[in-house]
Amino acid sequence: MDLLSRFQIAIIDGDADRAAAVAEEITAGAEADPDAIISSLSGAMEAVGEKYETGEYFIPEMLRSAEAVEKALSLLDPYLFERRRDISGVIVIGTVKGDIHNIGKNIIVSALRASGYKVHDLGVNVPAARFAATVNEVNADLLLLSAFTTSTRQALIEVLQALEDAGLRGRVKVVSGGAAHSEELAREVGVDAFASDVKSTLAACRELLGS
Ligand code: B12
Repeated sequence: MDLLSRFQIAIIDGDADRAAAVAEEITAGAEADPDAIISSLSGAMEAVGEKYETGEYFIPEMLRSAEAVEKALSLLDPYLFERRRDISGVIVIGTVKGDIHNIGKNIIVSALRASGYKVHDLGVNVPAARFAATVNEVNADLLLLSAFTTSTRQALIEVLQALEDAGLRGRVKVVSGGAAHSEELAREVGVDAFASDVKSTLAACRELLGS
């Protein structure tokens, strides 16, 4: 079985030690393609989500798979994204209130930092007021909102309202993304752009910053 298939199975099984061992093998090999690694990791979490939907997995199993991803990602991180220093911009990012999913967000944070952006990661379950306060404090160019469950619609609206109330909406562009989040939802709540993966996120940031 090839390395990436073994990687996926270790994640689906929620075996962090095995996922880390395969990650080490991947970094040792010359053929590690970053896009293939990320899509195999996403595919594995997709399968975990399906097992949850069909009642085969419950929260503890999802959490074990998430831990396996986190351990593997900490080893893979230096190999995943091209290091660039020619892009500049200040970005605030976080997962909105009521939502604690962070794997996808953390991948985006790594990709942005590797690209040269200064990133302030506020973590998960972030209240609207904290996003607005940090945007103001660090004079952010972009605010990236991670939203995974569909029930985060209201939380997204609250962040945009908090920016508006603080007089910041005109000076910061907002991008949203995350599993179970859609272009339609993004348009409905009024963010400036929606992105569904690393590539489209980096493209949206470059476009909005004109860089
Ligand atoms: C792992 C997981 C969990 C873990 C999270 C652990 C962690 N540390 O993150 C735990 C167990 C905690 C969890 C809890 C719950 N979960 Co959950 N979870 C998942 C699962 C299986 C994988 C998500 C993941 O990490 N994917 C891998 C990453 C790499 O992919 P990604 O997140 O899509 O990220 C990519 C893009 O979206 C994008 N991106 C991500 N973030 C951002 C941010 C920005 C700004 C941008 C631009 C782009 C971007 O780039 C990333 C890289 O390509 C998904 C299933 C799925 N198919 O996604 C369900 C899923 C998201 N969960 C779901 C649900 C329902 C829940 C719970 C409500 C379950 C419950 N009954 O309690 C709770 C919610 C808790 C809460 N308040 O948030 C549903 C959401 C359904 C919906 N439409 O609302 C899903 C879709 C599962 C399902 N099919 O039912 N979950």
